[in-house]
Parts: sequence; structure tokens; C-alpha cells
Amino acid sequence: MSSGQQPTLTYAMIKPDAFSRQNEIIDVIKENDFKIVQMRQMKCSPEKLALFYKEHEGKPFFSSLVSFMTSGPIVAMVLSKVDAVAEWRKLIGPTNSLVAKETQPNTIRARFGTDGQCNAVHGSATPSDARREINFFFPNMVVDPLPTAAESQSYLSMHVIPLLSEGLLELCKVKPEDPTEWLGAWLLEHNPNQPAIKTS
Ligand code: 3AN
Repeated sequence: MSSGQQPTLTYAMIKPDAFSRQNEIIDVIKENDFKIVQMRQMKCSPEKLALFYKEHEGKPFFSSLVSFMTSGPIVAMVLSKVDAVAEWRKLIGPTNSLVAKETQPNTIRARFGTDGQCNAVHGSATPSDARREINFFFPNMVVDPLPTAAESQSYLSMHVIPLLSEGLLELCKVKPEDPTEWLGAWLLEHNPNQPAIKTS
């Protein structure tokens, strides 16, 4: 992603507690001159959310965070604006909505969130987090033509290795006559780029 006066990208997410107020939040996004480049409603599995929040694994709030984030649908978005990551963080405000209400009442988390967990929206913390998070929720989107080695590794471990392992495990159970053909067909049937998406 480029910097300077060129628009850059960030990953934003409307969490389950604010899903019903998504239109109001989208209005705020547009009023603040962000362009919505991609938008998708989905309900995530606990496994997917746990991977997304991997950096928080082991923290006391981790399992409740995963339960909360999978309690209903979310809206995943890619936003574009000059200095998008910092601008979006500024607009959403502090992590804890109670703190936001006290200190920055005009921010999205102050207006639409409740507390430290139910805080209405997510925003990438850094440009490299933004790339990872955009790749995570929009695997077909080309954010940068040349991913770094770490990003490639992260993509493989999130999207390719788990699927291949599952397919190979099934293959061992089924023991088909032509394993290569069977695995090819299985992979087509389980294409991660065509996930089951719930819209409402
Ligand atoms: P931010 O979303 O502002 O970057 P992070 O990355 O520290 O904040 O936390 C990720 C998410 O985990 C938060 N948005 C919030 O929903 C949840 N969270 C963070 N800290 C706590 C906490 N102390 N108790 C409960 N949930 C928390």
C-alpha cells in the first residue's frame, strides 16, 4: 500500500452488537470521506474468529471475545482514504466504549458501543495489520502485488494448510481408487474462495 497523499486501505468491521445499526455507521463512514471499497455481511465460525484474533489468544477475555464476535453477523469492510488506518482509528475512538463516551463522545465507539468488549466496530491497528486483515476477510482482493514472505506464510497457514490437511485426512478415511482425482474434486467442492456467506 502506498503512503503520502495517495489513498490507502484499512480493514473495518461492524461487530454483532452494532449490526442492526449498520446503516447509521455507514453514513458516518461516508460523511467522513471514506470510500467503501469492499463490503460483505457474514457470520463467522469460532475457528475463523479465533484465527483473526490470534494475537489475543491466552488473554482472559479471549474466549468471551470469540463468543461475542460469533453471536451474530458482522459487516466486513475495506475502506479507502488518505492515511486510512490512522484516520479510521481516530474516527472509531478508544477500545473501551465507556472510556470513549467520557473522553471522545463523537467517536463511533462512544456513539454505538457499550463497553470494553461490545464496542461496535473494529479497525486495523497498523498498515501491516490492515493488509493481513483484508487478506483474511477478502482473500481475492489484491492489496499489494508482492506480498512479503511473512504474509505469504500467514496466508498459507490460514487458508491453504488447514484445508489441505482436512482433505488429506478425508482421503485417508475414504481410500479412493484414484487419490489424485479424488483430492482434486474434494478441493473444488471445498473452495475457500467461495465460502458460505449469510446475507440479510
Ligand atoms: P482494538 O480493537 O481497539 O484494536 P484490541 O485489539 O486490544 O483493541 O482488542 C481487540 C478486541 O478485543 C476489542 N475490540 C474488544 O472487543 C476486545 N477487548 C479488548 N480488551 C478487552 C478487555 N479488557 N475485556 C474485554 N474485551 C476486550
